[in-house]
Amino acid sequence: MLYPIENKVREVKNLCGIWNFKVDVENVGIQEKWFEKPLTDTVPMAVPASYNDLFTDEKIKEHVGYVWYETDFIIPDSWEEKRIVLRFGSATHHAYVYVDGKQVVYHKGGFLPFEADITELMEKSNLENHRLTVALSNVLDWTCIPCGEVISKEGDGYPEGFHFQETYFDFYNYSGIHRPVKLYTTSKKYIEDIVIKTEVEGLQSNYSGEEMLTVEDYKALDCKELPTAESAVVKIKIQSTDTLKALMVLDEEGAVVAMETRFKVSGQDYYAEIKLDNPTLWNPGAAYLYQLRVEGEQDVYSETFGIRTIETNEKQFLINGRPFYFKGFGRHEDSDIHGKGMDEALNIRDFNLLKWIGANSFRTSHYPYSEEHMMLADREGFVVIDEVPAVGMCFWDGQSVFGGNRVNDETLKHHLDALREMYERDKNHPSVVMWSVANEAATHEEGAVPYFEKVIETMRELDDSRPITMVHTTGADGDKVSQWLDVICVNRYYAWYTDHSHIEVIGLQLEKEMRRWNEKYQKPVILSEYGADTIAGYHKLPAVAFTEEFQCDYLDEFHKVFDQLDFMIGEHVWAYCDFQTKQGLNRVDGNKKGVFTRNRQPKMAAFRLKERWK
Ligand code: GCB
Repeated sequence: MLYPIENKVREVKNLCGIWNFKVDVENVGIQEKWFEKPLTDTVPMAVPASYNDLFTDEKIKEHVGYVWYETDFIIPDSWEEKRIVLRFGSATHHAYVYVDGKQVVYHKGGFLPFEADITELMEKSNLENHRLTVALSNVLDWTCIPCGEVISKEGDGYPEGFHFQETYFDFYNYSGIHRPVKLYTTSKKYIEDIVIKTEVEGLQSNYSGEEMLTVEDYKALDCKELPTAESAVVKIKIQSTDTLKALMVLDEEGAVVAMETRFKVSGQDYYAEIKLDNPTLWNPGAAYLYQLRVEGEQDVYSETFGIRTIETNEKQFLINGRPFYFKGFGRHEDSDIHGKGMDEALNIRDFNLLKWIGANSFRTSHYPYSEEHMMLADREGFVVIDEVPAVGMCFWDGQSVFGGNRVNDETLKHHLDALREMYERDKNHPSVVMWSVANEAATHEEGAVPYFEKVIETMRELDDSRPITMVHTTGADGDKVSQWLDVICVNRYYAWYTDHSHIEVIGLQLEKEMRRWNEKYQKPVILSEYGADTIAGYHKLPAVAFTEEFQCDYLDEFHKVFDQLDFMIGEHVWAYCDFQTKQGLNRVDGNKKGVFTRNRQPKMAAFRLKERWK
């Protein structure tokens, strides 16, 4: 799915701003057809934003079910001959969208874009002002990813109608229109999709393949000249109802470095290959972005891409032929007031902090981040593990998730849809080097085997150019699905959730387990989460759990082990920042494992990591 852009053919109208908002207290709005008329008794609401933290009323914050959004828009006369599309960057989690009272799209899944072609509707309408209404539900059940359940209780001790949204993941179920809403135009015949894959020849990675990969070797590699290539082949597939005329590749200065006017055509699919001599590669920390300009008889589109290779073997993850060590974080889209609402200023602050601390990568735990975020990652040269919102598929008390009436065929269908949508959105981002198909699923259960075989096979069919991982909580001996993965990602909290505060156990337990993963699967391993809750400003000597000193000591124990294991290819600390969760006995106003506070200021561990990573 292409991002809406402006050019000489296409226009974009941003619908963000203040909308009307109403909580559907009894969840009756759809039956009562509220969409047919302007909403009554509304209050102002910001788009994009989570609505939860904008009010002082807990009933709104914790409402389970529908809320309604409404705004209006005008179609300029100059759009008369255009195709008009209404596009949502995301709406969490189920959105029914109506224009002038007619449903134009329904979308399930809170973290990926969707759109509706409203050309015909606009052509038939004689209204000047159009009403856009959205009925949005935040309910999560076992057919959804992330998974959840609405719990109702009755009888002694419970007030009538007592119910709440239960979630099996550790972040607050923020809801709302989280990402920009836009109207965009194309010509009537239009370019629908572009897939760009690159291959390089004559790669010079400045890596002999013989170095032992100790920390010192990785450091030495970082100091060598960047990898280069003699040539690249850009393989392009375009879906278009317009007849294509030419393709051009432009460099960062805007100069045309290659052009092609011949295509192989099959129906609406166009194929071409463009050769580039001496291309500048997209390297981690040294991004280089090309534009592919597609010109049709009517439509024009420019897509950004980068040229880089990715390979894995039993001990390494190679980018442009050079072993890459992941330094960075698991993160969340989360901030005060905005919740999960996209915030460009916050995004910039985040990338500046990541650069300051010496991180080179992150995982979009536990859902794909905004498109605007991904574009920044491309441009800033960050390496991204892109994760689908499959989280909450494990119980720690032994209950089965895949063996009973929880995860079911509908869950699988939705999971596969989300993989497809994530791929379609993010396929051309050079920053995305690996797909993560789930976080912490019960992969020790027999029922997880056919489920994840299908999930991983589908991801591989969608994209055979990127490695696939899945982030584990299950141990190596219990896990039953990693034979289909390329890289093993494991989350571990030794001395925190087990043997709490005894950091002296970390070394032994971690080393033993990491070796077991590598022995069993012969694949490289990333510790994709490790960390300790830490209250900013809380200090004690000797260190105790929750102090800033303890967080530093805790991380150090993990690092000693990583530095001795040559199949460990990365460390992603949990978490980048403190973030909001549901209320719980072990969550005092959220998860405090951040190396930065929720307000994006450093704890002591940030300086420790900066020293290590730089
Ligand atoms: C995990 C989860 C993450 C939690 C974290 C924690 O394993 O993947 O979502 O926030 O642990 O802090 O418990």
